[in-house]
Amino acid sequence: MNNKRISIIGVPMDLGQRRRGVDMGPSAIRYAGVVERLEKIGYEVHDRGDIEIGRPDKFDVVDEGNLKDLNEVVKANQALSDTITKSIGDGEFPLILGGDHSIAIGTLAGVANKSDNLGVIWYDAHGDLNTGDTSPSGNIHGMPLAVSLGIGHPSLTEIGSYAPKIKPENLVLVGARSLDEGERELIREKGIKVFTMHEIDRMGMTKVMEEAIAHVSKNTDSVHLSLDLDALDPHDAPGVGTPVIGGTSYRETHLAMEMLAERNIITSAEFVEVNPILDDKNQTAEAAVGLIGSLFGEKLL
Ligand code: 6HN
Ligand code: MN
Ligand code: MN
Ligand code: MN
Repeated sequence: MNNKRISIIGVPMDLGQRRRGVDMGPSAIRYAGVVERLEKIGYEVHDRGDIEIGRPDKFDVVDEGNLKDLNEVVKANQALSDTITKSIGDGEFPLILGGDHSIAIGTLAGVANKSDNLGVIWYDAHGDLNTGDTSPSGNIHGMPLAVSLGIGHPSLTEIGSYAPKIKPENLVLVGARSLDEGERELIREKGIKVFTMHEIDRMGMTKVMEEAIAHVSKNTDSVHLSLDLDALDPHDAPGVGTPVIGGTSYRETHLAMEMLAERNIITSAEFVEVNPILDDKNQTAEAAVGLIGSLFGEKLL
């Protein structure tokens, strides 16, 4: 990575889905040694602490338009967006630790604000392309990518006061194996590039990442990596709220991170959905830290 200064931003968000414990994700990743690991590779790390997450009270339950806990999700993402914009303004590489994936709304709002044409790699078992109309759950963590494309409830799409944050042609999905009907339609309609598990099986991770990197770096000036730990097989990452069998191995994901490091294209990153309550001895947080090490160019020899 050219930028030797990293700022860590924790987002203890659990309101984008219904399983408690994912709010402890940032702590679990810090506990697994993320700061020490990055310092050892030679980075200067500025831990900006955690974004404050509001608590919905029972007299204030707004499920407007099939969007659970909309108000608190909007507020936290606005604060996250502002913090990221500031961090990039200070010359730092923002590394965001989740928290459920609804935080990508604020991440992309903050990052895209500082870019003219942002590329995004969405490494996830899911598409996260739902809206309140298509979502089977009403959980906002299944919607951040649609929101960033400018599709969804205005209070979400207008975070940062502009929309859309990204263009469909600058986006690539890797690892998908669980898509809802509305998400499939959106992928077809927008012509979004997707490497499902089928392509990973068929082509191998090396070829998939070569093509994914070529796709997102074509016309872009910066590239964000959004890595949902549930992209990994539950055997390698058990501590996630929405596990799906048949995922990428830790090794394959590790290789993907090394290829991103070699090509030096990533300018911001987030690691989300680590839930220590569902985990096995912090295995998933440790996997996240291993992957972060590879992304930032850690070498054995
Ligand atoms: N994630 N497609 C399902 C939904 O409820 O919309 C699951 C979403 C999972 C989201 O893992 O970030
Ligand atoms: Mn409230
Ligand atoms: Mn996700
Ligand atoms: Mn997912």
